[in-house]
Amino acid sequence: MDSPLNSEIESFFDSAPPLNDRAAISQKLKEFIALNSSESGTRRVACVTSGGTTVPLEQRCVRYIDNFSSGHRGAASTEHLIKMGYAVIFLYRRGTCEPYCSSLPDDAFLECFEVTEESAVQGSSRRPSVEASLYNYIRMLQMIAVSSRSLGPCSMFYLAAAVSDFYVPWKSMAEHKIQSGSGPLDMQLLQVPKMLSVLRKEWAPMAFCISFKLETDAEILLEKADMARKKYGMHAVVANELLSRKEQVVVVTNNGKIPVYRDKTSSDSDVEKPLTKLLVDRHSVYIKDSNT
Ligand code: 9Z3
Repeated sequence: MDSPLNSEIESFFDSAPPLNDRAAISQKLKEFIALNSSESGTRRVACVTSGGTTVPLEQRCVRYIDNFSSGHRGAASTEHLIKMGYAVIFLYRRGTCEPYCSSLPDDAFLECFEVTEESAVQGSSRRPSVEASLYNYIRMLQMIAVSSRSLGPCSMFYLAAAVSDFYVPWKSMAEHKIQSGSGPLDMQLLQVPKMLSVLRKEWAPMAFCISFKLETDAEILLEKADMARKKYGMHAVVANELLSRKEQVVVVTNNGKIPVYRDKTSSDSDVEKPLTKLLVDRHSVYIKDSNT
């Protein structure tokens, strides 16, 4: 029988369309996890989420609500984690920053191409914007978490994506484009179920989990981050304020709040370098403690 947590997620998905290519994604995940696990030792695998999610307002989506994220944090962090020996599953929103692309021109032209399995370059098949939807994000995260369970404490979740807090349930969503001309739009959004709790308690209970807390009001930031850490059982919450997020963050853990700064003496440094270093050190301690 489903636990209350899972059934909350099930009702969130109630009648929403399934993920495209589910079987193919699941197979690729299986292969990736197998490649990084062996009798002699499991490699550390991080799932980095990046970019903002959208919530559609119409089933045949013309309009949606978006959460801001350029994807820089996720892309840069992925590069640093790979340098530190991690295998990374990068769950990102198409069109936002990708690892190793920061020196390429910020040009939509590059979006017109994609790399095939055989490493050939081909024209991209354009996908509808609903691809970045919260529904797909949560479904993919669940698949990744469940597939990486076998990695135990060697698995890390680094949840930098900006995730919508509110959504319109699929069942009560208008099918066609909402019509204008009859006055103000009156629409009720429900709160998204607490997916972080489910991740920690059910999908990947042994994984090391880091979430991010974004605020625009610095006064409430640290308190909200600590509340999230306790409420969802995160091993660390990275607190950041929108305007200063590229210069400094604060890592909130059960034994203190650690500020992390970008190295201002070097123009090409980023805050993600010291941030990932600190989190990788914490992850090492976590793995050691789990094995004793
Ligand atoms: C973050 O706070 C990220 O650090 C940013 C990175 C999105 C600010 P950029 O992509 O920016 O480099 O432009 N991500 C998490 C935001 C979020 O939605 N957090 C939820 C919350 O604050 C909890 S999961 O409630």
